[in-house]
Amino acid sequence: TKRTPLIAGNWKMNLDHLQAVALVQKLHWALKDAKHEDGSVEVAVFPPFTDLRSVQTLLDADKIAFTLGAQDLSTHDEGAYTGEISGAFLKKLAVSQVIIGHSERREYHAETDEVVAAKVQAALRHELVPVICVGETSEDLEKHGASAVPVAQLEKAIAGVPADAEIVVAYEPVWAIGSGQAATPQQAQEVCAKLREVLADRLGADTAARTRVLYGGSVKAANIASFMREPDVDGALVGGASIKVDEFASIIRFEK
Ligand code: G2H
Repeated sequence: TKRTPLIAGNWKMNLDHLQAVALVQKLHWALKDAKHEDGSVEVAVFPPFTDLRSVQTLLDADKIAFTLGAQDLSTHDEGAYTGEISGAFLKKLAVSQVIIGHSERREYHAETDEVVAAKVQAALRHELVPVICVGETSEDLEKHGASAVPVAQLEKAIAGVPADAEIVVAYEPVWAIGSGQAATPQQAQEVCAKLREVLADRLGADTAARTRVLYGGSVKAANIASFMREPDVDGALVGGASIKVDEFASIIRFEK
């Protein structure tokens, strides 16, 4: 099965709405004639909630072929949940993907595997593609090896997900996030392959074959190709490098 590579930019809590719009505009210019134009690579941007509308307006007005994503969503659909953002709101803003269970949410906002699973269900209720993040800390790595924790996290996150659902999985070793120390392509491949086995086991071989599994953690222009050469790495979730126009454009233009 051919899987369209996905290069996803997680802006985290950066850029105000003017900077957000400027970044998308400049990226669009920098990518004229790039391969996302012919659909051979999917580019997604994940701005903060407050920038979603301005970015969506620009994508629409200039017919820019980026996918719009959000960085989180509520487990609830509506109601007395002060400060929360529901999948329904995101859907109305033409958002199509949503990051769930990023390690920064797990660590700083006490998101458990149960919360992550509930958010995956919330995303699917609103026809949003969940980008499910899993990954081990350096402590986990020492104690259990690389794949045990991400495998367990994924199993819990996809419990109750129907086999025909579209999901994306992002393997992000916590020790590689924002540290400048990326995993090696071999490490990424090994865990991504294990995660695909989980998908096959729980959701069936067809789903496993069509679902994109991304690597994330200090991805940059200089290392993207080495990850993309691995058979089970279908793209990247990029943080720091995604808010630099030239760097992110070079990542999107990777050549294997
Ligand atoms: C991991 C990644 C993006 P960075 O968090 O999700 O960030 O590329 O800055 O390591």
